[in-house]
Amino acid sequence: MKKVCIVMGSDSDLKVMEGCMNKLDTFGVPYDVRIVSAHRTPAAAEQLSRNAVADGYGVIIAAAGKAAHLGGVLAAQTTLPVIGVPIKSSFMDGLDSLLSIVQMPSGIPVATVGVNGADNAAILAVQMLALSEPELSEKLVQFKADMQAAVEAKDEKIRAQFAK
Ligand code: RP5
Repeated sequence: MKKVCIVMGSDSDLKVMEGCMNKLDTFGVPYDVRIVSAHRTPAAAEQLSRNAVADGYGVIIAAAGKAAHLGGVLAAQTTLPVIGVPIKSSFMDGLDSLLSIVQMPSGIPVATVGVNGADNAAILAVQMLALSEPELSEKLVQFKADMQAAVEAKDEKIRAQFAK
């Protein structure tokens, strides 16, 4: 199975991104974790991106905050899909990160999840890998069924709680 490359702009993004690793673990999807910055270590970002296919990755997840250019820089130099995770920043609650990641120029898409959407980034990555991994498709079907059952149980409970 191809691996996911999880890249963070800083170790300060780790607390949020642990949710991504945990979710990938539940699907048994292999991944590597890197700290690479579009601004502080641009040469490393270029190297990672250019070698990503040869290094066995199927998807890149790029998490960054503030002027969050990491996903776009990585996407510019690979044909792999890049999923961007805007990290909530200290001054603008992550709106700066979100717009920096999502507003890519035509030709270089970054599939952007919500602010601090580490969990959804992992699920989207699994869905991409599942296109060529039937075993992952089965796990996704079960994942959705479990989610549905959990919501139905909550519905039943709340209906009983407020029944007149
Ligand atoms: C971004 O700047 C990082 O992704 C992080 O979210 C933000 C702040 O980084 P630190 O100053 O905490 O290292 O590049």
